[in-house]
Amino acid sequence: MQDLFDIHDEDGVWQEALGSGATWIHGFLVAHADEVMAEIDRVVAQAPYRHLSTPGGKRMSVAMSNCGAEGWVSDRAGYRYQTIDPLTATVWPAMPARLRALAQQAAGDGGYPGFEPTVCLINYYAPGARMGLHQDRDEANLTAPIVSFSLGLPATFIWGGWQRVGKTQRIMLRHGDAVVWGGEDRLRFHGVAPLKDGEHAVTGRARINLTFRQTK
Ligand code: MD6
Ligand code: FE
Repeated sequence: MQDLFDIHDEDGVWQEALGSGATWIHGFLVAHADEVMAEIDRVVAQAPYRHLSTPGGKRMSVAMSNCGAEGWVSDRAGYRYQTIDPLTATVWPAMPARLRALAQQAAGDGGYPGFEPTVCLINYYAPGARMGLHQDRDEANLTAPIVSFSLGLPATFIWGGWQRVGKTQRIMLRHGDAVVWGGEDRLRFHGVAPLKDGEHAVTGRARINLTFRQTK
């Protein structure tokens, strides 16, 4: 999928356009993976991973946590952001400054300077976990991009269009990849195919995905 618009650095980090508003930054996090994992471990020690229920009552296969001023939650009452973690009944752990800085750097590299993430949603995929096709539209501010970081086992990411039905593209997100998407791509449908089993030096038998969002 490389084309004339790919931008290559000297350090094995390179960019690929996924759409007019979306940039895939291959290898962005590779050099920072251990410190990012350590920050995630500190967050989930305070706000453990949990399997949320969909509004329809189904248990999600992906386990989730959050850090930042708000967190994304789902239950019988619907999908929303809230300042209190329903599991611990306290505020979410603060967003680590280093994670925030890396997300801002990725956003800037992807063409969105001035990104001010308020939430980092942490998705934990064990083998077999998947995420159905969805749009991210629970954020009050849909003009800001979302920055996604992937760690650990590779996953097939399904990149669709603006309707639930229709043509989709499958891309393999690997350890250390970042995707920055905003603009006209912000409301694309997307999902993750069931995670293939494997073992990764940084995450073990898992994939971890962080998505930084500006909810306000
Ligand atoms: C995942 N990501 O990669 C799920 N949403 O595990 C998302 O659902 C997502 O990567 C909005 C923007 C970027 C994403
Ligand atoms: Fe999403």
